[in-house]
Amino acid sequence: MITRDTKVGELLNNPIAKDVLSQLVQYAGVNEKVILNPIVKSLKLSAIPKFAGKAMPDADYVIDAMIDLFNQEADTKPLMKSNTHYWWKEAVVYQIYPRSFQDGNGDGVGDLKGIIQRLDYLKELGVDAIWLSPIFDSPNDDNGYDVRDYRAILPEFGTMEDAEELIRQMHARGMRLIIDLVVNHTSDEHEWFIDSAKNPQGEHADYYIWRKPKNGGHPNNWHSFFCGSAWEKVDSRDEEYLHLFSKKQPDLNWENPKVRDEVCDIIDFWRAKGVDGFRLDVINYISKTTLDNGSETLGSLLQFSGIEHYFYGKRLHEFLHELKRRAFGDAFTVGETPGTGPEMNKLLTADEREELNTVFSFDHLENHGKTRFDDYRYNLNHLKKTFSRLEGDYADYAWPSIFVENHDNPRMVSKINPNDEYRDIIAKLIAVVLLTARGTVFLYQGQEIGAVNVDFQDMSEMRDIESINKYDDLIACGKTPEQAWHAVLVGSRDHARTPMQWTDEKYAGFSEHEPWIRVGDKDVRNVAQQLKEETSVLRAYQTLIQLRKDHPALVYGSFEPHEAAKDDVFCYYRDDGNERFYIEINLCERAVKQPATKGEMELVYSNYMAQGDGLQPYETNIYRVQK
Ligand code: TEU
Ligand code: CA
Repeated sequence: MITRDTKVGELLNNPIAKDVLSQLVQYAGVNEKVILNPIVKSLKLSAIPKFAGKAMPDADYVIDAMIDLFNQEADTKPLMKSNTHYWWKEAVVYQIYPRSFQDGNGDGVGDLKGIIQRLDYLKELGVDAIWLSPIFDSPNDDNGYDVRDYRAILPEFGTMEDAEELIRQMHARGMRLIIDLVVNHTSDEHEWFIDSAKNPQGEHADYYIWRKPKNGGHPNNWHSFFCGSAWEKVDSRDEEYLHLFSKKQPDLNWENPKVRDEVCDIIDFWRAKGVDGFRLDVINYISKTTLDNGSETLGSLLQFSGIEHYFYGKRLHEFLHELKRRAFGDAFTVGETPGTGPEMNKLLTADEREELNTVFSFDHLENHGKTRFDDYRYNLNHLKKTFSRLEGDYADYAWPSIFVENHDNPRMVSKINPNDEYRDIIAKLIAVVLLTARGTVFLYQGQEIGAVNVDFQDMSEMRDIESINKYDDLIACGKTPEQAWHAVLVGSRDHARTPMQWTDEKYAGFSEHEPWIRVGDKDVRNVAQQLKEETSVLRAYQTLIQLRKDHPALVYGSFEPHEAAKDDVFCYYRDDGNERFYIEINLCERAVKQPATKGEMELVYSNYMAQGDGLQPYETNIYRVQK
C-alpha cells in the first residue's frame, strides 16, 4: 500500500506509479534519470510539498490524488507471460477514413460504395483487416465521432444495405472488418441526450453526467480537449453536462448500468451483422473516479485539467471486463487509450485479464516534452526507444499495436524530415520498422504511397473542429494570426484527412466532384503512378507485407536489440527458432558507421538500390541470417 511515508524509490515497484512518473517526466521534458537520483529516491511523498515549494502550490492535493491512483492496483497480482497465437496478432490492419477514401456517387464525399470499389486494391496490397472510422448517423460536429444513431449509417456514406454488402464483399475476400465504437460520449442530437436534457426525471435522465453549477461557476475546472470548459448548460435543466470533447459530444454516464446495457446491445447488433472487431474510442476515459476539481499543477503540465480523475478511472477494468463477458466474446478489440502507460496497458490487455486484446499507446508519436502543435524535427531515436520497450519485455505479457499514423495526427514522414530528397527513403524506413515489428501492424490510408503533410494556405481550407477551435483559442490568448496559423498548420489533424490520391486527375481519382476538403500533392504521388514503378513506396509496402506473411519469425519471433546503446542506429534480430532475421536502420540524415555483426547474412530488402561503406542517410536493410 502506498502512503505519505512511501519513498519515491519504492514507488517504482507500483505499476501505476511507474507509468505515471514516466508520463510526467515525458510531459515535463526532464531527463528520466531524475527519478533514479538517490536523493529523489530517498524522498518520502510527505516531503515533496516542502521540496516543491512554489513550483507545485497544490502539492498536498496532488500527492493524495496520486496515492489514491497508485493504490488502485495495490492487490493486483503479477501477470504471467503469454505467447498465444490469434489472427489479429498476424494481421496487417488498414485504417480507412471513410469521408476521404473513395467517393462512389460523385458528391465529393467518400462513402461505402467507394470503399467496396477499392477492396481488390487493398487485397492486392496484402491487407487482412480494415479499421473503419465511424460510419454511423451523425451531425458531423467531429466527423462522425459524435454519433446520433448507432444502428443507422450516415446517409452521405450510404445505407445499411451498403454496410452489409461491404461486410459480405470483405468476407468473400477473406478480409475482416473492425468498426469504430464511440461510447465515451454520444452526439447531443442522440435521442438519449435530447430526452435526458428535456426530462430530468425521465428514463434517460441519468444517461449523462449532469451537475449543478458551483459558486456561480462550472461544476469543476475540467477542460475540454477542444478548448474551453468541459461543461455546458442547457435551458431545460438547471444543471450542466460534461463534455470532454466538443459541446456536441456529451459524455455518457457509465456508472449507470442501463448505459452499459445499451452499449452491449449495440455491440450485439453489429456482431450479428458479421463485424469481426471493434476499435474503442477514448475508452480509458469512461470511468470518472470523482468529479472533484483537477490539480492546477497537473492541468498546466498535461494541458488539460482534471485528466488525473478519468484517464484511468477506478472502475475501468470492471467495465471492460463486463463488456468482454457480456458482448465482445471472441470479437477483436483494440482500445484507444491516450495517457495510459505500459504497465496499465498490460493490465488492460493481458489474455488472463479478459478485457481488451490490445491498445493504441501514443508515447512514441511526439518527442520528449513536445506536443503535436510544437514545430520541431521528430528524432527517430525516440521511436527506437519506445518500440524497443513495446516489442521487448512488454510483448512477453501483452500484445502491442504498432502504428505511426492515424486520422488524428500529421504525416510521420513530414515530422521526420520535410526535405523532398529523403521522402521515399524515409517512407520505406517506416514501412520496415512497422512490418518487422513484434505486434499488430496498423497502416493508415495514404501511408502506403508515402503521403506527406498538405500545404494548406489558410484557415479557410481547414475543416477539423479541433484545428478551428485551436486557432480561435490562440487568438483569444493574444497570439497573432500568423502565430496561431503556424501552430495549427504544424499539428492539424486535417493533414491526414485529405482525399486519398489514386491518380493525378483534378480530384486525384477520389471523385469527379470537388471534395469536401482540398486535395494534396496528387501530381507528385498517387497510387496509379506508384503501381507502375518497381521502386515506389507502394511496391515496397506490398513486398514487405508479403515478406511478413511468409515469415512468422517477423511476427511471433523474439525481439533482440543489437548495439542498442549506440545512438542514430536501430538494429535488432527477430528469431522464432526456425528462422532468424537481422534489421539495421540508420535513424538520421547523415551516413553512420555500420554496427558489426557475426554470421552469414543474405540481404532480403533495402530501401537503397546499392549498399556503400557504412549506412547511408536513413538506410534500412533486412537480412536473413544463415542458421
Ligand atoms: O481521439 C482521442 C484523443 O485523445 C486524441 O488523439 C484526439 O484526437 C485529440 O488529439 C485530442 O487532443 C479520439 C478520436 O480518435 C478523435 O478523432 C476524436 O476527435 C476524439 O476521440 C473524440 O471522439
Ligand atoms: Ca459520396
